[in-house]
Amino acid sequence: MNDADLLRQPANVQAGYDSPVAAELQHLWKTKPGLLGWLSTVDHKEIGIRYIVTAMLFLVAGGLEALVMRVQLARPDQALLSPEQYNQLFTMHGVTMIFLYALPVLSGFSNYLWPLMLGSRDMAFPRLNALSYWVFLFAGLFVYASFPLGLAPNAGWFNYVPLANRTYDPGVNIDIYALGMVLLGISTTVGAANFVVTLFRTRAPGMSINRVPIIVWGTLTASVGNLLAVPAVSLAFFLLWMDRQYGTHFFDAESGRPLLWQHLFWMFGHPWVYALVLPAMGIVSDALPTFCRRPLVGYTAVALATVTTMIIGFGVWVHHMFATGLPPLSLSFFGVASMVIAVPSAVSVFAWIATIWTGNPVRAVPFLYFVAFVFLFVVGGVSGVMTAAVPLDWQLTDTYFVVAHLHYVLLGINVFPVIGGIHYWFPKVTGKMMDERIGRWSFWLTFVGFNLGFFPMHISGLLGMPRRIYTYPDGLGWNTANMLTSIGAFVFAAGILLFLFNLVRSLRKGAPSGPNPWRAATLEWSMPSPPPPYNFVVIPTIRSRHPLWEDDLDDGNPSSTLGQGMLLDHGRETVGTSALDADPEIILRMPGDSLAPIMLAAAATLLCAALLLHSWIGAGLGALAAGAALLSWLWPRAELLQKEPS
Ligand code: HEM
Ligand SMILES: [Cu+2]
Repeated sequence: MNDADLLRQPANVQAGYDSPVAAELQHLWKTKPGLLGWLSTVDHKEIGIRYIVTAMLFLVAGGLEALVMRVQLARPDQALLSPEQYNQLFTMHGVTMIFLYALPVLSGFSNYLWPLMLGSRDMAFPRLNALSYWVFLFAGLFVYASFPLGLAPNAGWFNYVPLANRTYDPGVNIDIYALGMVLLGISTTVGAANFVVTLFRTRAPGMSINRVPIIVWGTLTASVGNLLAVPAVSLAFFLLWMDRQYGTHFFDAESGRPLLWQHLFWMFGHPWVYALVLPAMGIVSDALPTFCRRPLVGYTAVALATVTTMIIGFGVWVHHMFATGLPPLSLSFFGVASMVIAVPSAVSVFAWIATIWTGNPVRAVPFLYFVAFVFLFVVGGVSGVMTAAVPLDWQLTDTYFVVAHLHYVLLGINVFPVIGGIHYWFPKVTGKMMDERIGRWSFWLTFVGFNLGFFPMHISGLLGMPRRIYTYPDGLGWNTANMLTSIGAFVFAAGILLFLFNLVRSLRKGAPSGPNPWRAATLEWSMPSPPPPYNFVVIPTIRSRHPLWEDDLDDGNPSSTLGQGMLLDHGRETVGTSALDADPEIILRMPGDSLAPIMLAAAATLLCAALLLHSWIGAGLGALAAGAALLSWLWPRAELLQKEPS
């Protein structure tokens, strides 16, 4: 690093979290108190927590919808719900879980953790980060506003045409879904771009690409996948909206191509399901070693498996369309590709098992969740490979077997790691420990309830029970399986409830945790809990994958330096490093808090609402407001100029 690149040579100093430097940084980085501060903050930790809390609230909403469905289906011939109500419930349940819980919760983890793990002071684009949260929140509220009006989306989360065409679904339900998805696409896209640039630009010096934690690989892969996949679905929903509102003929059955919808949807949909699991697998890969008291077995293999899964994941979408009458040759291709994709997953499974096997496991609550995850992953993987076989899929498609499979995968690979991860990082976020005893109880309730509830769905599926039916007659042999499923669902829900209770209780009464209660190896555990607004008092230099274990693992030759490093205190600054080796290149000026992101998000939502209601005045106002917000966002500010005034 030379002066020309950096514009100034920062001092290399030693400083602790109670030094005068720290006090000065605190002043520079702290979000202002009060409502204005709350609305304008761009602190990645605050945004990460908001993402997680909002996503968990959507999980609860989606869970309540599911429980109502399970009451209806517990016994044959029930009349709690009308067919239309059931349609709206299962659609909103799917939409909520997939779009408003599963990805956003992982974005929350990555937002909170990345800069702390990578040795940076914030994400590369802090205001974009705030924008992506607000748009997510508003898009979720936009779709949910339809619920109390009885106008919720009702054609399933994958919203097949021609059913979703205006001819067969004339209400406003599908338009709400379509516009909400276009809106949500903005959030996903800017969030993904932010992760990619953050990874390649803002790591601590020396944190070369082969030293980043696996969750970083997972979220990077998911983000690149999203950048390539989301345009397909945004386009599809926009075209559908045009069909419905202006009589274009992209998807109608008379002169359009209904199958085109399925292609566009699943070209997006399948990579998306990997985006819902790869970062969660990263959570396990990073946290499990802490409890096994050894580094992850096969870091490189797991990182490569992560990337490979996504690459193959772009070539399997037709496995959702085996029954649509496509030519046999393409079915064979996609069938084989869908089986091949199990290989990288198996590599990771073996890596986790080997880590547990050769380690010295500490059976704390997060560890239980991670072991359960490995088990459920294998069950869901096996039913996945079964449905990848075309002839078998012809029997199983649209039955409860698929519902069983998708829940094993989504709950097993997303919900279990997420809950384990919350137990694991809770002390970092709050400075308090969660209660172990309540944690164990809630773990066993969720694990037993989940299997009791969802395993019998395989059986009802094999017995021919179709998915998406609001009731069924007696005498088909489905009664026992359905009763078990409903009981299991409630046991599972009780476990989640207990977990949430533990969360709230520990927030108030938890024992103080200190900086590193699990004796973990990664950088986020090197600062006080909760971390200060500026994250690192001086920018550390990293020389291994386990900076906090070097004393134990590297023959007592620690080479990363944590308490000493670059002093960056001329305003909000962090260091920009090279893409692969993380050599320091430039001092990045970081923006302060701003209201522009929430204003832009609100304006975009107003625009969508106006389009829904055909209010051209409203749409014009929304567009104007968006323009004004962008102008204030992009207005040149002296403190953000990359050149230091001479
Ligand atoms: C208490 C936990 C849960 C229960 C009891 C439950 C139950 C159900 C039920 C009854 C259906 C409708 C089946 C049908 O009629 O075809 C369903 C569909 C679905 N669930 Fe869940 N679920 C739960 C959690 C989750 C989670 C956590 C996710 C994702 C992360 C999820 C994703 C889905 C999806 C994508 C569908 C398909 C919706 C559609 O067909 O359009 N579920 N679930
Ligand atoms: Cu798929």
